[in-house]
Amino acid sequence: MATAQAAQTAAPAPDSAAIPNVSREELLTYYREMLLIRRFEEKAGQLYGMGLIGGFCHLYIGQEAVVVGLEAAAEEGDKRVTSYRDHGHMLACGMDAKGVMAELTGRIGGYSKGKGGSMHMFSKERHFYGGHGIVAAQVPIGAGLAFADKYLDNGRVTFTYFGDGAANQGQVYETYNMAQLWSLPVVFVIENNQYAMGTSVKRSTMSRTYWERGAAYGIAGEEVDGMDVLAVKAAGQRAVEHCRAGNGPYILEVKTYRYRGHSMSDPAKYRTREEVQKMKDERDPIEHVRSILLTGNHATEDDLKAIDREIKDIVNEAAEFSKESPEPDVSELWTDIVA
Ligand SMILES: Cc1ncc(C[n+]2csc(CCOP(=O)(O)OP(=O)(O)O)c2C)c(N)n1
Ligand SMILES: [Mg+2]
Repeated sequence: MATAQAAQTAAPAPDSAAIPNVSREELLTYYREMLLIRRFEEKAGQLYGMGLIGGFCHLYIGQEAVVVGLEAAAEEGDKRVTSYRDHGHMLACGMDAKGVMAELTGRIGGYSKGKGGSMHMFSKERHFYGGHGIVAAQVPIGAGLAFADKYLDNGRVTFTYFGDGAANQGQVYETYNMAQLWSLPVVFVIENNQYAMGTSVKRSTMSRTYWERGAAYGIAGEEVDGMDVLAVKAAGQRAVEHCRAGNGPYILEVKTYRYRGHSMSDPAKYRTREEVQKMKDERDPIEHVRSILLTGNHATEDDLKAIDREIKDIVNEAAEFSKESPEPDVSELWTDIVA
């Protein structure tokens, strides 16, 4: 078990010389993927403000390096399941921005034909199993997916994402017990963004080193700086290797931070503007990679501007699609239901 640096303790300046074996292509891929999530989420926030998105909408801005780093450690066929803060996970595993945005606006071109919305999207092709609104409900589901893979002996791993708030739920520990007992190939990813709605981890939680709780079940794990995509990828690779070698589950506690409110209707009275600004200024995951690219002479400002434009186009096209796609016909009320 290794312990990496916590996101909150230090703000290490990106030092390209200290980062081994990272190619220009790899860095540009992470830059592009994180930027896509950020711009997509900003656009979703705008559409929500315009009244085009109904219901709940939980943005992932600030946490991009978590899912992008872990997807870089995944192989084709690996599965993922997460909470309601899920748009980034969908984009990172290769789901189409148009289909995700159209689902947010409740249109037929969306992944659930406009009937699910932000928290209820799935993709069998991309092995994405939701999108779950009940806190921690996805944790036993993740173990179930891993059980199926173990039964089929197919070498696949399931990434099961949940928050610091969810990590205090009883079903997480029932799942840890069974997952270790049956040696299931599941990576439990605790996205510790310091808050569960308006409640900070300090106000809600004893023993705040969440990953260490796995020790009670003999589950290995570690903490990782979730604002550093390279550190997340490296930890993800250790986790995945552990699972694929038949050693059972692994816990990754990824220290991260959300910039926006819990959802679009968050009064944000539980933390100071200064706290949020400090994270943006000192620990932004996209700026981190941007800085490595520039200081390492891997890319010029112009190269990055071209990528910015490319991403903006993808997101604008998704927004257009999400406005033009029709609402589902009334007859859709009777499809995709279990009777
Ligand atoms: C069982 C259950 N209890 C309460 C809620 C209300 N609720 C929605 S999100 C949330 C906070 C969860 O925080 P965390 O797990 O840290 O995830 P984050 O929102 O920070 O990503 C709560 C209490 C719920 N959806 N389900
Ligand atoms: Mg949280």
